[in-house]
Amino acid sequence: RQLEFSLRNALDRDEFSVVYQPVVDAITEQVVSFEALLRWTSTEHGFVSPAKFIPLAEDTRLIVPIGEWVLRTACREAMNWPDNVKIAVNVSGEQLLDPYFSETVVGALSATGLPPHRLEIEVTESIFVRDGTTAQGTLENLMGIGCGVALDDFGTGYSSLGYLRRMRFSTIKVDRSFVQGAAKDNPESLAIVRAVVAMADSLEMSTTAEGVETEAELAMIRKLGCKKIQGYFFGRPMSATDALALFSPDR
Ligand code: G
Ligand code: G
Ligand code: MN
Ligand code: NA
Repeated sequence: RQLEFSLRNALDRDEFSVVYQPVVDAITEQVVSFEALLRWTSTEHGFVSPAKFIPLAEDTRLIVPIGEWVLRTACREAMNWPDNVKIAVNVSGEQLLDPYFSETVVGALSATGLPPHRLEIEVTESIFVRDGTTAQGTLENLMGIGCGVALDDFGTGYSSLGYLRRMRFSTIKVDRSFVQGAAKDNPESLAIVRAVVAMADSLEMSTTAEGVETEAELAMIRKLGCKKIQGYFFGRPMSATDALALFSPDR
């Protein structure tokens, strides 16, 4: 298909960019990390939504080289930030199951000089469905060198609590559908967010509330005890230049 042809050339043509969305501490509101989010402006198709091209990149396995480029770009950018600020990078199952994935991560860290503890890999529950043993092995390997692993979109996938027993994630990211539901006093959403936070606390995992857009959502999420907050209320995904400017003293 036409889009696939364009995607095959996108890396060579330098059509990708990475934007960064801040994640703040729920209490201090200080930026603790950024999530790297890939963007594609195609010569032929203009701006293409990630919801459209990421699945295509996964199906064609183009996500493997593209993902390596994202890792390197994001780690390089993070070197410009204060050294207590982390970078979170989304990783698809196709990348994680690639036999060279650990080496790719180690390569990105050593090429940029980023300390492993400043990198957090974000995976979704779905990666444990296909080949849970391999996925777990690779993630444990990366945790062994000091990287964090966050469980993204928690609650929306093929939730199984089994892998929470086996693996120590650094962070559980509560999907924005629950966050926004809780702020609307939806009793089911409230109960679920409460339970996820309690579970993460006792497993010594941190929690990030995704998709916090309003003051009311912020207040509710604070009350529920989520540790970190991500969402348009504190910042949209922004260019590397704008992300860096958040740390300039004259702000
Ligand atoms: O940025 P946002 O809508 O627009 O992201 C849409 C989806 O694309 C999200 O689920 C996000 O996790 C995924 N995504 C964004 N950037 C990357 C990336 O660099 N790699 C992978 N594998 N997924 C990404
Ligand atoms: O699946 P993942 O969590 O990686 O996707 C992150 C996506 O969520 C990005 O596309 C990002 O733009 C989007 N996002 C981040 N904050 C908000 C928010 O406050 N509201 C909405 N609607 N989307 C958000
Ligand atoms: Mn994510
Ligand atoms: Na998410």
